[in-house]
Amino acid sequence: MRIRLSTLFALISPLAVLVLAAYAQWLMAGRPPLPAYPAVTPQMMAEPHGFPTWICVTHYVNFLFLILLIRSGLQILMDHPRLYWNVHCTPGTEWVRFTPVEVPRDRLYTAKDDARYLTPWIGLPGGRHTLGLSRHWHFVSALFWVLNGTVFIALLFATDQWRRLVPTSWSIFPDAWAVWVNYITFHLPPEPDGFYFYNPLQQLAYFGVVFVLAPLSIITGPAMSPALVNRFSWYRHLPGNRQVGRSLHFLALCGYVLFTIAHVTMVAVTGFARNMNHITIGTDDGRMIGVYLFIVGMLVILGVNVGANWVSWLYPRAVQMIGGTFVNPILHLLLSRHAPCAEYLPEDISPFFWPNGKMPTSEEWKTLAANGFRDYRLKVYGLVANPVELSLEQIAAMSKKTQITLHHCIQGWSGIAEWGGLPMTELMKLVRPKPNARAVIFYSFGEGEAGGQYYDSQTMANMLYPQTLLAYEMNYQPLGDVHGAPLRLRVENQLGFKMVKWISAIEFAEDYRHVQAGMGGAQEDHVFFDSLADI
Ligand SMILES: Nc1nc2c(c(=O)[nH]1)N[C@H]1C(S)=C(S)[C@@H](COP(=O)(O)O)O[C@H]1N2
Ligand SMILES: [Mo]
Repeated sequence: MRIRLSTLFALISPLAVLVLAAYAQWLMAGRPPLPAYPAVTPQMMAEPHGFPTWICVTHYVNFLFLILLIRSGLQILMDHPRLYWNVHCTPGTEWVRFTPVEVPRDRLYTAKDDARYLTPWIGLPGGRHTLGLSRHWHFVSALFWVLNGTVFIALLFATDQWRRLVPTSWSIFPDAWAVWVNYITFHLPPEPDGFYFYNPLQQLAYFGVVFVLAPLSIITGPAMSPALVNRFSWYRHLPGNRQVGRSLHFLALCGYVLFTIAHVTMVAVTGFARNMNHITIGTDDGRMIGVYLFIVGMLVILGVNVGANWVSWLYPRAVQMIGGTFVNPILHLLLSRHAPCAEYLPEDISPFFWPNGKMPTSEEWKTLAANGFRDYRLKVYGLVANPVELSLEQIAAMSKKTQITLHHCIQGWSGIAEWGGLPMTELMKLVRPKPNARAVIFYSFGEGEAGGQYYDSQTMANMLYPQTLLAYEMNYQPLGDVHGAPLRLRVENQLGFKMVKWISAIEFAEDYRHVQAGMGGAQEDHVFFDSLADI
């Protein structure tokens, strides 16, 4: 791992300032007096403070999904183990990288070559190139985590439990500071009984996790979605956009980890058994039952995680199918229906654009390439009234559209380029798809990651967007061999893997199930990617 010193400094210095200031105050002025906690009265005990069952349950469910989110999230991160503040992802501009590899500039080195995997002890599933499976775990967990959080917040405000978390006076800051100075100089102050209320620092920390950190994760997740980002033109004015979102999403993860360590430590040192009874069975006493339940709860989470890895190894197709069943309806509802329209300016074009995929090795493509693709014919067939075979010249003679757009790779990197080519709508005017044609399948001269022909399919809806192109031009030059010559697809509301390069043929069909494993694309078939590539 290598982190840019300036960023490390920027991340650590706020904390360092807080620690130093606390010590300065302690050494020069002594420890500040602690806020007075109201005494617990019998009347208070009678009120429904404490920890109702719904808090105990949502707290546990939250932790369960948080662990799954962190483990799958780290594995997703490792598929492009670099984080940037700029949208171009030029090697060398990352603020942190989790790989020893410097990107070589003297030979073809693809984003896929750069992917790493984590040990299955940390990554879910880890162990090999498992981005597709990590994403299923991440999205399904995110769904349930948000659902659980929503129930929690709703009940928080439906009852008076919100008073526990939401500070209602500015004095929370000086009071929390006083507690902090005591803690950090290792003077454990007397604690209020957390069954009734928290100390100010504790309240502030919990408030921050629930109302700042969690929303930050929730809004920075979709910041990585091509369907959303390329729908809104204003998005390009945000500094760094996709990569800032990705970096903050990761920093939020670090926030959960740090919070959890501090939280569990404090729970342990301020009366473990009593605290455990609070949060497991909702009683305020010193019996051991809470501790036992804690152990059982942790074993269950361990079991779920071992099971998740195991299922992912043995039944990856089932994980893919079940993941899709949960997540696809939500993607359809929230993301799939937006027409991409965002365009960038010539000065936004990325100086470097990560290449991806395996270059074609077939003699057929090599011969065509050697001859400048003069003998190339794009075959368009299937459920069309007018099947055609088109030369590049003929394609270029039809109408041409150019656009400057942001590319989103499923691995995490992004890049802006100019693309020029034939709008799919124009091609469809020529070939006239039949009414029962619902899938459009693009076949490549290249191979997939796991061997076999690379292909992917698209919905008719995606084909009708004005930005959907058969591109033969990139950055005002004829499309280069690495980037997909002679033709590659641009579908700007989708992730990169749906944009087939080195296209040999296009088939219109009722569906995609007759091709290879029938999941809709080489990546969907063999590395279990989601067929809805909206995020
Ligand atoms: N034939 C083929 N097309 C492909 C791929 C591939 O492996 N083979 N990779 C896809 C992926 S994952 C991405 S991100 C883009 C990358 O396009 P680029 O190399 O121009 O950056 O191509 C897509 N098209
Ligand atoms: Mo990709």
